[in-house]
Amino acid sequence: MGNSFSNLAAFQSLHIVMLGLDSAGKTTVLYRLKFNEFVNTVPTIGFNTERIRLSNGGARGISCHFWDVGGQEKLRPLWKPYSRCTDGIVYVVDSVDVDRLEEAKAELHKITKFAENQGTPLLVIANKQDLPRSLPVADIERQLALSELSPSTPYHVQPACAIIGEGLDEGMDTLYEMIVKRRKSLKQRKNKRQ
Ligand SMILES: Nc1nc2c(ncn2[C@@H]2O[C@H](COP(=O)(O)OP(=O)(O)OP(=O)(O)O)[C@@H](O)[C@H]2O)c(=O)[nH]1
Ligand SMILES: [Mg+2]
Repeated sequence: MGNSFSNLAAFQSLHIVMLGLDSAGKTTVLYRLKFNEFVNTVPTIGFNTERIRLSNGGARGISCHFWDVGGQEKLRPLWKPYSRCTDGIVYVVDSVDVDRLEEAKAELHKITKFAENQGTPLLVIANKQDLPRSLPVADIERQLALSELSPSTPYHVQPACAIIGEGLDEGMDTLYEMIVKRRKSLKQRKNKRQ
């Protein structure tokens, strides 16, 4: 077990918000993580919330409270209050929906700029990698201009297929590692001030 996982007892439940344009696959990710099976979804009007104990990979046993907020344009004003002071942001992108990557980029940069979200670790899920014309991760990373995010925002881009769950455990492991690292450095900074 790596060092970063030895601090688990310090965590109660992680608060994770899941955002992204409509039809990106957020709710499919949520129920895949919850039930470990494919659940047919309908567009989310409002939000879904689930407490999920991660069951695979290095973050196994970690309890997360997920908030999956609808991505339709009229619902996006909800993103700000739901993303406030979370432990991590999961941003789901449809890797085939090339025409809306610019819109996905603008919305992502907007939420990471909120003062309350400064430094919050970000997991970008490049979803629908099973589809033939899906963009590779490097292209998605470039088109979302992730290198232009604030240097205080740690991020990782994870290729995934939410329908079969591929990539989700790895993505959650990395998000968890980023959260642990951030908590450690916040604690160190606090100790130095005392
Ligand atoms: N091929 C493929 N389809 C997927 C994948 N993930 C989700 N989908 C499909 O994409 C559609 C939209 O998925 P949702 O999970 O409802 O999307 P959402 O992001 O929650 O959308 P809103 O609730 O409107 O914000 C559904 O038909 C899913 O079955 C994937 O990895 N591959
Ligand atoms: Mg949904």
